[in-house]
Order: sequence, then C-alpha cells, then structure tokens
Amino acid sequence: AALLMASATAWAGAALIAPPPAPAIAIVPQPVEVIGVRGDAFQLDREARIVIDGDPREAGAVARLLADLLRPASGFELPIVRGEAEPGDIALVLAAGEAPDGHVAEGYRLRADESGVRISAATAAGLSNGMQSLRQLLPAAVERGLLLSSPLEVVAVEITDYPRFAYRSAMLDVARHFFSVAEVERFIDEIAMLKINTLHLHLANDHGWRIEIEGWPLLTDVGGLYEVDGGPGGFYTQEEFAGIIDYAAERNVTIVPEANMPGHVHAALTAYPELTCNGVAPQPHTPAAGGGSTLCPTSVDAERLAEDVIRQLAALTPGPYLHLGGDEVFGYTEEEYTYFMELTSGVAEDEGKTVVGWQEVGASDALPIGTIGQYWGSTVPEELDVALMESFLDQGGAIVMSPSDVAYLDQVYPDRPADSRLGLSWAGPTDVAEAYSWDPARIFEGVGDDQVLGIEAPLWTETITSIDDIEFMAFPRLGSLAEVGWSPAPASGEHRDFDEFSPRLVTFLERFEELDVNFHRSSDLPW
Ligand code: TNX
Repeated sequence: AALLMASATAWAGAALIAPPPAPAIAIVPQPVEVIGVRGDAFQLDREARIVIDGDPREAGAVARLLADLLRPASGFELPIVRGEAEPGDIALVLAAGEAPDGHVAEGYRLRADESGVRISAATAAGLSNGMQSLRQLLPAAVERGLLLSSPLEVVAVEITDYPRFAYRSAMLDVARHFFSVAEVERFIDEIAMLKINTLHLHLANDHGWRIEIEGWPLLTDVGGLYEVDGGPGGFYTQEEFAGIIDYAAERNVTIVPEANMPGHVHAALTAYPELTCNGVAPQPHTPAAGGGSTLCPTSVDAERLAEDVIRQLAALTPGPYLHLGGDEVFGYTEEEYTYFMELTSGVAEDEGKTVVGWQEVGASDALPIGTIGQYWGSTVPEELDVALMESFLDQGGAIVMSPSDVAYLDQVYPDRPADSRLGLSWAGPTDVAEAYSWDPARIFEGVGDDQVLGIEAPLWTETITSIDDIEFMAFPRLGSLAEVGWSPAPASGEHRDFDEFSPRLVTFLERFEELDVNFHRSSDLPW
C-alpha cells in the first residue's frame, strides 16, 4: 500500500465514494504515478487478443514480445490484430496525444481492469516501457515459459509514467573478454526489463579488437584472437553486429558503439605495425592490467584507421550516438591528444552522430557542439573533474554520470563469497544500497537535471568471463541504478528510501529467478 500514491483522479465514471483498496504492486523502476482503481482485476481469457491501434510497423515488436511472454504461460492463441479493442483484449495504442504531457519520447499510460488492458503512448519506446511495466504486474511465473495452472490476472490499476533521464545505460566491455551474440542478447533482454534504454558496447581495448572493419582485416583476424589471460577471444562480423543492433532496437535499447582510441589500443598494434611509432607489432597483451598503449601520434596510418573505424561504426549504427573513448592516454602531449580527439570527433560529427567521450575528452575546447562527456570520477569530484565537466557544458554538451564508486558494475560486492574471483576494488566495494543512494544531479554544483543526459553503469570485464559472471555483477545493482535513472528525483534535502525500494527489488528478482538469472543474493536486501 505504501507504494501507491493516493489520488482522487480515478478515471471518469468511477464513483468517488471511498478510495479503492490499494493493489499490491511492485515495479522497478518505480513509476511516476500508480493509482489503484475501482473494479476487478483483468483476467486473461482464451478469446483475448493483442490489438494494435496505431502503426503496426511501430508497435509490432512490442506486440510480439508481449505475445511471446503470454502465449506459453496461458496456452492461448492471443492473435496480434489491428483495429479497436474489444472487452477482454490487451490494447497497444500508439497516437500522438497519448503520452503523458511533456513526455512524448518515452512516456506511457497503462490501465487495467476487468474490461481489458490498455497501454498507450506516442512512440514505440513508450509502448515498450508500458509493456515492461505490465510484465511486472503479472505473476513472476510467466517468465518461466511454461503453461500455468491458474489464470493470468492483472490488478485494477492506472499508471502514468515517464523517465527522469533520457539516457539510461549499461556498458558491456566485450574487449577484455569476448561475449557471444547470444550472451549479449540475453543481457539486452535483462536490462530492457529495467527500462535501461542504451547499451554501450566497448568494442576494442588492449586485449582484443571485436568488430570487423572493412579494409583492416587483421584487426579482427589477429587483434581479435586473444582476451585477458590468453583465452580464445572472438569478434563480431559487421552483419552480426547489425543483428545485435536490431535485436536491441526491438527492446527499446539503443546500441552505442565504442572502439576506444587513441589509448587502450594494444590489440590493434599487434595487427598493424604501421600504427606504432617504432614500426614493430607487439606481442598480444593478456594480463588484466592495461597495456598503456597508444596509436602513434604521428602515424598517418593511425589517422586513416581512426577515420575508417568511425565512418564504418557510424554507418552500421542507426542510433544517434558514437562513443569515441579517449580515456587514459599516456605519452601524448596535450596538443597531440586534443588534435586526435578533434579529428575523430569531427569525423563523427560529419557522419551526423552525437559524440560521446570519456571525461578526459573535455581537455579539448574545440569539440563538436553538444558533445557528451561521460564522468567516471567519484561522487565526490576533484577539481580537475569539475573543469572537465564544465568544458562539455561550455561547448553545449551534457553529462552522462557513471561515478565509479556507485555505478561501476565491475567493482566487488562487500559481501562477495570469500573465494570469488569476480570484480576489481579500486573504486568499490559497492553494495545495492550504495548503488541506489546517490543522485546524478547532485554531484557537481550547477549540474542539475538539465545538464545531465543520464546515467550509465559500466561493466568492465577484466575478471568477468561468462554470462553468469555478467549477471552476478550486474544484478541486483543495475536495479538500483535503473531506478536512479528513471524515477523522479527525491524532494530537495531528501534521499531515496532504500527501505521502500529493497523489498520491491526482491519482488522484481523473483522474475529473474524464473529466468535463471545468476544474480547476487546481496545481504543488504530483505530476502
Ligand atoms: C578504468 S574508467 C577504465 C577501464 C578499466 C576499469 C576497471 C575508464 C574510462 N577506464 O579501462 O577496465 O577502470 O575498473
């Protein structure tokens, strides 16, 4: 009951005698407004249909995902049809006026009662968000994909919802260890359930080059063959990468590719000696610690490589963003560094992309207008951090917040098993409560909601080798971070209430149990 906001705005026609009993609802991230409404629960029956009211090319993917969830659990046919909903149907309504005021991009409304379910939005993204909320109103057992013995019910409810931040991201480092297309897609399924709408793929680092680049076959044929500790590595062909992008898009997840340059490039150097200053290709770098490598600042081949990589990634990526890396570049002069970042960001801009870079990129004052800086310092910034962030803002950009002491998914859990090999600890340890108890608009003075594009939770994979490891490190902490990115800001002077959040997160994790997700049973949650 505590999860519900009291409201007298139950929909027109409902008698306003006493407030309806509050349904037991637990959604992560917490929606903006959840109202218990008069009426009985919706019950899915044999004749129900999924009705698309709007452009089926836009709404089709959401309808199919919903059908894929409900058909095995109900045993019903649940045809997807176009037109107007009849009693008992689930309607997906896509129309300009349907979004909550001022929240066209991703807002949605959801209403359920005995007469049907109606999700409405102005965009496919909004419908997708509504579908993920509906999913969390259903019993966790639907996730198992097996026929259930009891009917599927949705409590009578009305939800109005939209995100606080437009950019709610996870990052997966597929360079330190390589992950198959199937593993990446499973991770996409999982993050989408939390309304994370961006997946930043870190496609190249010292330990491996993971994306096919035409004209540079050895990047992958040589540079893709290793990973940390010398494992087999791997890479995505451009076709496979396009497949990941499509898979993500159907789930309202935008892929942001990054081939990190001009530092962290050891794998590329092993493939092409002309990228080095001494003309000698080094042996592969397999220790977890960084290789300290750079593209030779005076190599024209390095410039040609950078341009080819950026143009091809831009062409492959329908999303608006291209991440140029730019972190931890040792051995460049400031002039060499800013020259390189201005070159690469100019190419990305020329390709029509919004540039994203690690915070170091703020060292340049000649970035494309609107360049996004990704902050990876701590929640208590240092002076240099402040200057770098101001540089992005001064150049018309905004900030993605990834404070490493709360948002880095590769940092150890304080209560990890004694024999755990997972995680680094330079910025941690970080538990579920710490990942929850910070605010992206309260890190830098004067950098509030309007300057913060959103949040990102990076998962670096020096110690992470499998989807099981990914799941263990990402969850449940990504649940905390998803809510920090989505749900309304706490009132000024107040903090998010972990005691309210934590049981709700436990309820969410029942769903992950059904899906056999290998999340960490953190000791700061009330199991
Ligand atoms: C820092 S933060 C890195 C990565 C490492 C990570 C390990 C940043 C831009 N770079 O290269 O993998 O720490 O936690």
